[in-house]
Amino acid sequence: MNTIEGNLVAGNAKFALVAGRFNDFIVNNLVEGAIDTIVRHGGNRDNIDLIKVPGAYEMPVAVKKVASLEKYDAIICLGAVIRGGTPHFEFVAGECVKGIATIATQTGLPITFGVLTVDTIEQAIERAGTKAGNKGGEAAAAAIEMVNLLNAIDAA
Ligand code: INI
Repeated sequence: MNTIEGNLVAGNAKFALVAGRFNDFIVNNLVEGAIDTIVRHGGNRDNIDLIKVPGAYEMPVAVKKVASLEKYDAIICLGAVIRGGTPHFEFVAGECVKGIATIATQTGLPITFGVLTVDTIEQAIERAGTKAGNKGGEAAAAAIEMVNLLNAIDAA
């Protein structure tokens, strides 16, 4: 039996971070977590581009454009959608995840989801570098693994 899997070596892979400005006091920590993870896994800062969008709702259009350039090995989506007692939350979070998932499956490009969808600011803080880790770093690690997995499948 052969197991085909991706390692966590970033190497010369090129990454696009697509990050929302909305709730930027949270999202900036996710961006830092993603960059730190790529660099600590052997990646190069010069191979990382940061693309900023207004909010999570706009993310799919930017991700689609970035994917169409065919110059990145993976796209890492970073944002924070915080409920705050309004139905807006469902629409913003729903359209964001649906759009990104559609682009990922249509293009076959590794696109990872580091967009927090939480009820409270406290939950967001917990996931942006405090007691529940850093979801930006986790999304970056998943992107590195997926880049290497696709290469490993090709080579198998
Ligand atoms: N955008 C976010 O990224 N997070 C949120 O929590 C949020 N809330 O709560 O409204 C949010 N809204 C803005 C939205 O993404 C669009 O930028 C806006 O509607 C303009 O199209």
